[in-house]
Amino acid sequence: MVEKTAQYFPPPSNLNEAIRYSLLGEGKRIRPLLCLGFSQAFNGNQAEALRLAVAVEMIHAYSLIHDDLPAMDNDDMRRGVPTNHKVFGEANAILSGDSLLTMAPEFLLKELSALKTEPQKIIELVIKLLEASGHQGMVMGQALDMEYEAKNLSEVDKKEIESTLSNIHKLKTGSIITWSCLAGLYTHPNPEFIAKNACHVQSIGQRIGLLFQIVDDILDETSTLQELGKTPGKDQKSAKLTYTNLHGLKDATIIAKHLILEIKEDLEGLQGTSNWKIISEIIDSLRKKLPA
Ligand code: GRG
Repeated sequence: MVEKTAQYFPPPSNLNEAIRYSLLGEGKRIRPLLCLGFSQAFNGNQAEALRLAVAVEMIHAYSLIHDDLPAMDNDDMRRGVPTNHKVFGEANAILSGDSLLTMAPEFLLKELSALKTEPQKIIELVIKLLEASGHQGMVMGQALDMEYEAKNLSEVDKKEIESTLSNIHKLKTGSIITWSCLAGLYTHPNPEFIAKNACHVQSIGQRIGLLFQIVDDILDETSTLQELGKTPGKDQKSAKLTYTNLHGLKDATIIAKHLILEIKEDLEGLQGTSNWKIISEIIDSLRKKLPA
């Protein structure tokens, strides 16, 4: 699949090199793995799952490139190497993010049509991906995050802070993670089965997204640059709206451990599934990152 993806961005060109640098770099591939894991659990179509996995990684890679830009988080390091704009310059970084964002639906429409996936299914998947990425999803989450970063939080009511934090995370991190889980379900051949299970999978996806975000907040406080691959402690220094800043490290860890139990119960409640190997490994890898 990597070769298939790479052929969409052939060398030589600075832009394509910048795209390949971030898309094919050393990420954890959590979103593609969620997609493949849910597909595996539902015994779905693996060829479709692979294409969906690639598309969501394109969206993710774009979001990281743009998030690291000076106008946003202004980061020099990502995944243990210099950020895209540090290597290729700001213009190429902006354009490579733009390319990945537009390439994801293009890739899905072309590849799923070639697989003869049912047109209604393709439309629903692409609409949901665009909703999760755009102003109803990740982009809005990022905008709210930046808006709140500029505020003096001591002047804001605690209840408002809590509900804003949960909304930001649901949109910024959760929407794409939720789509990844749902996309795995969509590889099942029966539309009625998909419709019957969509709500349940969506709520599990939201919980996994929240868990992922809380672990990310905790790691920002507990990890070194080497372990994290990016500058640690930035959230704490900027008094950013995070789970650890709001609840403290100990309570954030308790919330994360409780979420893991809830997710496991939720997974057991899903009918018609068999093999949860990939998903269990993802949850375990997140649990291992938590303080004892
Ligand atoms: C620029 C529209 C726009 C959105 C950016 C993804 C994002 C939104 C910001 C990244 C900043 C951040 C630290 C978010 C919290 C969790 C997160 C998405 C971490 C990075 O994802 P990983 O850990 O990355 O899956 P790898 O490197 O493994 O692919």
